[in-house]
Amino acid sequence: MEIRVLQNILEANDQAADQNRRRLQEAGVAALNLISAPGAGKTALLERVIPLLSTRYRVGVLEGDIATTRDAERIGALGVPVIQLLTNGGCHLEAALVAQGLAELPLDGLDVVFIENVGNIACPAEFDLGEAAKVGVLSVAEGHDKPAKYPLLFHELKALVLNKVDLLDHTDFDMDVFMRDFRGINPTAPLIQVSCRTGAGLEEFAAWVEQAIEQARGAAALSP
Ligand SMILES: Nc1nc2c(ncn2[C@@H]2O[C@H](COP(=O)(O)OP(=O)(O)O)[C@@H](O)[C@H]2O)c(=O)[nH]1
Ligand SMILES: [Mg+2]
Repeated sequence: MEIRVLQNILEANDQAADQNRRRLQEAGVAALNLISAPGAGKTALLERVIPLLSTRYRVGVLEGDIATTRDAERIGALGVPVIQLLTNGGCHLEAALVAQGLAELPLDGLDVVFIENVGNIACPAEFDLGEAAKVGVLSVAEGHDKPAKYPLLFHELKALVLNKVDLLDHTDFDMDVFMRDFRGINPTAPLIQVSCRTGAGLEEFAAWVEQAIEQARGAAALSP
């Protein structure tokens, strides 16, 4: 008899994440895991970028929160399928909960699923959800020292959205220190400067998402 032994939470999570990854690959869907501190602008970014994408692509959203369905209501107003994932106190999403959310979405009819993680830039970086990419969102109001203080996220992410650049003149955010620290941790991930208030940079972020969608389609076409 084969005895299955799960070493720890992370190993069990990795198994569920692999299943999510296979399910997403079969469906040819790009899943993008948005990670930021509370208030950096994840939901605002989705509210802005989904209308830019939804003329050509079919978008779904999983909204992770500790409590309330408020973000899911904001996204639902855009007319795209959205499922709320409540962690009931948990500070990050885990792959098993994401699997339940994916099962509720019309996955075979979608091109991209955004997963808005729980607001936190430490724990969510440790958990693979089976996503194509982790996308970090940092707002200038949080300070330029965050890459140095939370290196795991800034190392893991495949793109970093620097939001609220409309507030740059009102903060002491030091772009040189930020760039030096960020590039020391992650030399290659694109840095996309945006303002969800003015709309600056959102086309550039939409173009990056389109690339991720095309990659997921290409991978699905190649798989047996
Ligand atoms: N000035 C400014 N405020 C923003 C911007 N993006 C989001 N906000 C505000 O920041 C707050 C938090 O945004 P939200 O999208 O809920 O953040 P989340 O917790 O990461 O989902 C809201 O009051 C937004 O209106 C921006 O680019 N500039
Ligand atoms: Mg939100």
